[in-house]
Amino acid sequence: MSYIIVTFCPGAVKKARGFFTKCLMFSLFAETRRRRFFLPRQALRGTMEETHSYPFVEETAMSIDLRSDTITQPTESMRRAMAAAEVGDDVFGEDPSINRLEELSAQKTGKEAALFLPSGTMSNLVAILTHTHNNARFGEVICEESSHVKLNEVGGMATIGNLMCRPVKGVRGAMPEEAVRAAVQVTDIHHPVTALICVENTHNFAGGAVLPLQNLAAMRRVADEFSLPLHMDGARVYNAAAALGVKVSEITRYADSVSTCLSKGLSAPVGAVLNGSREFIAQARKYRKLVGGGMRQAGILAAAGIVALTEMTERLAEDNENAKLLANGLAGMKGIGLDPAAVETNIVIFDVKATGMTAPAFCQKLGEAGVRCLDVGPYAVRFVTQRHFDKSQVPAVLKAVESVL
Ligand code: TLP
Repeated sequence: MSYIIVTFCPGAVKKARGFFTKCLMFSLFAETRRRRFFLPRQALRGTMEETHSYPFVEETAMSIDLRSDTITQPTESMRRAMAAAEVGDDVFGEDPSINRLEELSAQKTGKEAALFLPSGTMSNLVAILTHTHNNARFGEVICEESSHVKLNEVGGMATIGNLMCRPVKGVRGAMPEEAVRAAVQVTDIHHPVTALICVENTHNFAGGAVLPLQNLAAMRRVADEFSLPLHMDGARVYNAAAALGVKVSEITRYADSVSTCLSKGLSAPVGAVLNGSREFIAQARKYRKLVGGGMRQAGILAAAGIVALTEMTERLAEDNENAKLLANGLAGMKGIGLDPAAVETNIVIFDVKATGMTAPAFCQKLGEAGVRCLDVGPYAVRFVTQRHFDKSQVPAVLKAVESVL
């Protein structure tokens, strides 16, 4: 309105012009503020609500955050390493800190080489693109029905990779050997050709389940039988290693490539590492560039990643134990559906249907009682333990849950 008035008052008295100019400036200022502060937040809520309710809960006196291990802050040791990091241009392969991180990760996962990427999502996408680049025009990726690559990576394999996802129902995240074998397509002219098998370990939406080593061996068998590559989304594979009490390479040896996250329980601020053969990683470097993941002096981030891999993997056992303590307490509560024996790592997923609440309503109420968590299904609620959650806080969480039932 003020724009119109000002435009149409060319001959008005000086005073009035001054007044209208002020109106215009105020309205532009208000408009800018509205765009900058209000619109993005509404838009953000809109997109988030499609997957989780992410309740916007006011801070209370007690605030325990069990939404995800992605909330972990970098440690003091990471901050020091970041400040002192030697850096270079990584697109030229000249960042010494990134090179050190990649060597370290490759060595830990028992692979020849590795590649640093900004996120687990990009790491999985780059792995999928690299494995399937010869037949991406009509290729299919076998993955577990509720896997992260299928549900939570914005369909990147389809939109960017021209690939179809072929879901197979797992038992606690582990796809049965026969079902995977039956899902492989090779000859029929009607069918997309299977290009890759993808497993997730630990399996997030199966409640942090650890894939049994026998199951990984079975996946390897099927992959070899049909000459297919096998990729592991090992975002939390160090939690799996802690739960099994084995070196991580004992788990990753079954897969051709493995993506590991540094910014979850391991507490680095950013980053994932993709591990595989020298040839695979050389090709993956090209795909990382394609999707815009070629970074420059990112050794500042890799320095935190080195600390993550050298100082933070051992302590994940503590997160796994704390999740168990939560699960034991929750399992006895009226209306909560949960088998505590199934909780192996740092994720606890439980059913709240019998409480009469939906998962979003439960999360909202619990948030108001001081505990933040996520709904991961209409009646499924997820707690994730991490470094900032201490076992002394378990009773407070259980008390808060009881108070909302
Ligand atoms: N998972 C996040 C959310 O996306 C659900 C979480 O809070 O658990 N693989 C697995 C198994 C994951 O759980 C995640 C993140 C990723 C890949 C993606 O990692 P980022 O967030 O680094 O892209």
